[in-house]
Amino acid sequence: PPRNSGTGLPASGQPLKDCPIPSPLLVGPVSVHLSSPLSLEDIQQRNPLVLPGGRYRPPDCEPRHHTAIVVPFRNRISHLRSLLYHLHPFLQRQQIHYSIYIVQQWGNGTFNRAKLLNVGVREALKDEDWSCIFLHDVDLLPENDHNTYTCHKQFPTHLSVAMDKFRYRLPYPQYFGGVSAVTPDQYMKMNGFPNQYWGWGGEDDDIAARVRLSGMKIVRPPVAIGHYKMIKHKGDKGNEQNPRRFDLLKKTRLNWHSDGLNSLTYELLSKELEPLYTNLTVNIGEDP
Ligand code: UDH
Repeated sequence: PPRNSGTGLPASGQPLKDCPIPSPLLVGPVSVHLSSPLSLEDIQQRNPLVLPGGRYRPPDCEPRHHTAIVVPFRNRISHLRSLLYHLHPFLQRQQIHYSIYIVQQWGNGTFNRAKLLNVGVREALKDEDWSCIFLHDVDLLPENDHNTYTCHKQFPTHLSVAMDKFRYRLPYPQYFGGVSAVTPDQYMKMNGFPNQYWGWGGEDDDIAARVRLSGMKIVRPPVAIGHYKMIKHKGDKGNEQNPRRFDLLKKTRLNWHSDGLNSLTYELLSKELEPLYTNLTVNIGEDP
């Protein structure tokens, strides 16, 4: 029975069957064209079942997975359009219940990716009991829909194992940047992510170290599945390389208990349910 669009419940009152494994809608490798991303209105028209806030539930089966996609963001609107254009249909083919959160750093201060991710996780969990949270750079487009946006029960997952930028292989064994995923439990266990990495670099390695220090390990899809295209770009103003990253990384072992989810402070300036995503604008303070 199809869902009643108003209540989200099946129109007939009969419970929906669980979504099949694997989803019959998967197509495998997809070609990702970057030339001209459509306008947000066009993307909206192509995704008529996406609800305000960028939310979606498969209409004709009960989803097995509930995934929040959290994207750290500032000043990358054309990348955002490409991401939304590719990700909405990709996730719908996976028959996942999902929502996309764009966490936008307010002001011109130095960018802080990991702190924005902390904010995104905390805010997303206020909306729903998500079973999985994806930490997703705005410029990475998955090229194979067998790369499912779901979580491993025990361990954090690193998804972007084969990016075109790194000639479709891991740049180094502990690499955890780009696209990764945690369950809320895994996130709590590692005390979230560091808040102290202002500027480019290091925070992803700190997160990888936290996984290890909290007694977990990183799991990954096969290289043939974890293919991503990265939208080419120059370094951003306000996100210059962080010269302190190596010193900070030496102290992860000492700091991870006290810096993270349990020390996170920020001011949520606005939350808008845009047609294709939830926009969170946040004041995360400045590099002290
Ligand atoms: N991000 C923004 N705005 C910024 C900076 C970063 O939205 O101003 C977000 C975005 O989601 C991005 C992520 O943070 O995908 C990671 O930042 P990044 O793309 O700069 O990092 P990456 O390592 O970039 O992917 C490497 C290329 C930088 C070029 C450096 C040339 N010297």
